[in-house]
Amino acid sequence: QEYTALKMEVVQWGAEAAPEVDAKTQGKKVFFIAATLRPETMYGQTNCYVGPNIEYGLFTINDKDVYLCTERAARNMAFQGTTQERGKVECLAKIKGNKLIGTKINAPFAHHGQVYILPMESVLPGKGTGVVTSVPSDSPDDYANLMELRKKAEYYKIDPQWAALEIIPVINTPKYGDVTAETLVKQLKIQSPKDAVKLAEAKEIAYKEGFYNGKMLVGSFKGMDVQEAKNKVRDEMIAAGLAFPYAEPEGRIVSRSA
Ligand code: ZZB
Repeated sequence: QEYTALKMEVVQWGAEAAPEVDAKTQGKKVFFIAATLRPETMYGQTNCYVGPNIEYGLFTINDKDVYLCTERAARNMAFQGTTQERGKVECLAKIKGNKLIGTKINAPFAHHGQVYILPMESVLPGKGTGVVTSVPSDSPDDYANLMELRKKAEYYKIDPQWAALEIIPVINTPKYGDVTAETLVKQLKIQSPKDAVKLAEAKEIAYKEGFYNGKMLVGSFKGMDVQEAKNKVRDEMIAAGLAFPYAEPEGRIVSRSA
């Protein structure tokens, strides 16, 4: 599985993360690394999810940069030319996902230039980087979780403002309009992020519709078919130093339900 790894630079640590990581990363740039299969949707990021119970690490990449992801992902990256020294992984600090919530980060290419880290229970520790950037216009999981967080901000111990950024239309599909994920969640009557079976169905439909019939509504490739724009957006991000390729080794892939 070939992902695009998006570099989301920390702008301000949340109150619980700051005392644990600020001193250890002085003078360095720290990036949350989100693994995505949909680089063409990055214009519509509204937040970024971590698993509240997942353990993350801050890994030295070179003299200047530190990447935040799961240790497993950092090890993979070390063998994919991401780190200065092949195969070497140096961990500066470990931190649990729930302590990262409320951290403000840059969202490359997004209409909302800066977004917040929020919790999502369904983030899988053994897939991608364990960091999932959220595009509620086109990802049913992201949409359902964002609505849940907005409804129960107090229960999830988040500042409602962190989940308040407006949903941005990115891709039009003939069947589902300008916000495919929102339309699907409503049509399939998905009530919560726990409706796993229906969410898997919605995701499959959203992938297919977006890829085969979607047209870009925004960005450098506005008006272009998604099929064609997808790799162009990806190349643009990589050329700008805002992303890099990240591959998942065979045998460790948690496949999506077909
Ligand atoms: C942004 C995005 C926008 C995504 C979209 C999807 C969609 P898959 O499809 O199961 O192979 N993801 C990445 N890592 C994890 C993880 N550890 N746990 C849970 N979800 C994760 O997985 C690839 C997609 O699942 C990734 O692409 C990421 O969300 C999420 F509009 O990034 B995506 C219809 C889907 N649309």
